[in-house]
Amino acid sequence: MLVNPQKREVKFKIVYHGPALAGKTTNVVKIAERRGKEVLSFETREERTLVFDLLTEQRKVGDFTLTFALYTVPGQHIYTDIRRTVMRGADGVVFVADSSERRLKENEEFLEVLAEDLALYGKDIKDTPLVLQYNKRDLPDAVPIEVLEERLNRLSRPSVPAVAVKGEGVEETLETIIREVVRKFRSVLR
Ligand SMILES: Nc1nc2c(ncn2[C@@H]2O[C@H](COP(=O)(O)OP(=O)(O)OP(=O)(O)O)[C@@H](O)[C@H]2O)c(=O)[nH]1
Ligand SMILES: [Mg+2]
Repeated sequence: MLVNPQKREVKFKIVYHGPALAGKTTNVVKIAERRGKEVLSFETREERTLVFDLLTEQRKVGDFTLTFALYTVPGQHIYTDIRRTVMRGADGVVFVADSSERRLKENEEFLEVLAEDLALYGKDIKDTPLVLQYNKRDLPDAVPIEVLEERLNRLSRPSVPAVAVKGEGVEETLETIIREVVRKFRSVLR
């Protein structure tokens, strides 16, 4: 979080985390498309995220301007160092899970990775604004939401089902994490 009292501006960082190919970049691309914006991306040749994707979103609260920089981490394990660098200073996290039955275990393991990435910067996942997105609801082997809630949402955080590739659930996910981040910010001010 960066506060500029003169400009009445607060900047937050929201990171889309989660296993490889879960749809993190797709989320940010859909958000950008709806706003007629471009995502700043660094990709590998196979269009996998190498460094991060970046897009900013603004909200007015009273006479304050809140800016949210949206980042995605690369989900592939070979990019652990980059993923950790992107996680530095994260004010909120969207955990994008892949609903496919075959990816269930990977989702679970990656939640551990997220907790470790936060711990690296002295943050406890329990105190971090977090929203889970159950993406790829269109897949024939999509696990029922109740199972995902039980297996992945032990912390009882807000969760949003999505078909990111069709833009479904993408805006709701963004609004939810913004709400959670702003709520935490307000509680710190008090
Ligand atoms: N069926 C289906 N495919 C999706 C959905 N969302 C994303 N995809 C596809 O999943 C693949 C991976 O999406 P990305 O957004 O690149 O995934 P990522 O999480 O950024 O992956 P990394 O950058 O490698 O960590 C792409 O082929 C997407 O089109 C969805 O809701 N349903
Ligand atoms: Mg990506």
